[in-house]
Amino acid sequence: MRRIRANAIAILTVAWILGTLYYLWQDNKPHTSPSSNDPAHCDTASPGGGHGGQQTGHFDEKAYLSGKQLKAGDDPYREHAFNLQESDRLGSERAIRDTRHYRCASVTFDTDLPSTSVIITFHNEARSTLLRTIKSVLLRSPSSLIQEIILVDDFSTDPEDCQLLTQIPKVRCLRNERREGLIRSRVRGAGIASGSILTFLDSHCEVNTDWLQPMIQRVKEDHTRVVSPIIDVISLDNFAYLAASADLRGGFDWSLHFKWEQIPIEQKMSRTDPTQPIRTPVIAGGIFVMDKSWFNHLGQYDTHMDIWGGENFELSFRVWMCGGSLEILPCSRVGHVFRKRHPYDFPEGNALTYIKNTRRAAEVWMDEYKQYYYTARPSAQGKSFGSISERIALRRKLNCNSFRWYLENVYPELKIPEQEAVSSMLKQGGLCLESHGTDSLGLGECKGSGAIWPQSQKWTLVEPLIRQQDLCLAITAFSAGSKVRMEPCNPKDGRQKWKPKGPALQHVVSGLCLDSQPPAGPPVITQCRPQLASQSWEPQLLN
Ligand code: LR7
Ligand code: MN
Repeated sequence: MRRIRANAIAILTVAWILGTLYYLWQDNKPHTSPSSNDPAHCDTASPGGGHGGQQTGHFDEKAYLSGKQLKAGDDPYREHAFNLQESDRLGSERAIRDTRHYRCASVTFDTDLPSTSVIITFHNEARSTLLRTIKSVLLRSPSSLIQEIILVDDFSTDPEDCQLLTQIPKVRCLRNERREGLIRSRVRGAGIASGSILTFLDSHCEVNTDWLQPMIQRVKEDHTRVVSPIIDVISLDNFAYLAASADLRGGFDWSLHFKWEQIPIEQKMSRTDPTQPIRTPVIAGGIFVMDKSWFNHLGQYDTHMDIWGGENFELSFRVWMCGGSLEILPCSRVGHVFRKRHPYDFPEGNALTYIKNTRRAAEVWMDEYKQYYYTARPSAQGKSFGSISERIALRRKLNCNSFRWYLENVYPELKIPEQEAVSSMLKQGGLCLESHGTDSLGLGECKGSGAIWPQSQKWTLVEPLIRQQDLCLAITAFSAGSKVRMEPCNPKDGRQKWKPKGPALQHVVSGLCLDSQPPAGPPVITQCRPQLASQSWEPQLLN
């Protein structure tokens, strides 16, 4: 009997696993019903795949590439940190796999989408990757959406890398007189853009089927959105085009190091439609679409940042904190050659440049949280980062939210590092705040001396909690005059959140301050008034 039941369970389990696998396979399968011959439903993006395809003129690709050819015996990785031989061999118009979820193919867009200026800055990019970036844009975008392609040659060794490409329709070329870095180069490109929407791309990308419409649609609906595609991977060895995960968003750690991370589980569970946008705390930085007036209104970029790095944090914080939003659109896919090292030099050195740029972002946007940046990146302290007064003025003018707001509303998953617990007395005049478990909070004569203090008067401040063993200071209601008492600690409970405000202790949510009317009145919360003796809680550190 038992054997039969065990067998039945085993059979049911196998059937369930097979059923799940079949379901998943169905869900990822490209849409190829026999009646559908629509190329948009095919799983390969032909050179002119999707609803795109436009004249690329009669550009002599062979002549352009032969101007710079790898010599026999040369290391194909040396100059660009990817396999140049493989890139050159591929040609500029190869077909790549359409990596979108199949449901993306049936999403529709407005017929009157505005056109965009595509801005590509580069410094000594390989000719074959640069050309493939441009060609893929022209071939896989509806012609009416491409206003122009603006190349900003950031003082590459050979001016012809850029100049020759202007033979291709719509392509314009700007050349810097000296090396500026990608940040100032992009601002320069945006400055001559004639489209109302800006699209930024790295110089070694390959856009995929119908990549542009979803992004322009979102920005057209709401000009404060700044949107990115899912960034697929082009192998630096063999240039294979590989699909990236569709469950990732941009994140960072306190050293301001960018990383891809899983979408939080609650958001993942509530995503019933795989074509929906993904909110992201930061963008990778190289590939995004933004309304031009919004870009200008928000202060473009911090043009005192040099060469490479950090500008994506500065832009991301600014967009979120000053009234916009950032999202990744899963129905838009763009491939990018990810490399393991920078193939170009940094005039001031790589590390110093990254520190200068991220320090500027931290100093202008991170408020009191910049301390965690400095703790995570101690070498940043004392390094010069120039004047930030213009950016501070910009932040004030735009009336932006605080970094605390950003953390609470946009990136609550970023853990605030454990602070060192500090034990102290909370002394008011000659009296000390004391408690004997719940329901007995009050002021009493200070009973300790030196390092020896009774537990009842010893408080540990670990923001936002003020604790004594497992109990924490909590308000009983959010209005002025409400009593304060001890409760089991719960850092998520808004009633237990405090922060120091000068000598006072402010309850974070109500904004009111801990008060005790002399002599030894019950602890309550009242309107904060600096200098009020009854609100002054001199901490006396014990360790
Ligand atoms: O001095 C320079 N001048 C330039 O014009 C240095 C670079 N550049 C150009 C360069 O040729 C390239 O087209 O700027 C572009 C970006 O430089 P990469 O490709 O060396 O940067 P990356 O791909 O390693 O870096 C990512 O982070 C950067 C931070 O400053 C930029 O925001 C890049 O645009 C960004 N790339 C992407 O987001 C693509 C996805 C990669 C990821 C994650
Ligand atoms: Mn890149």
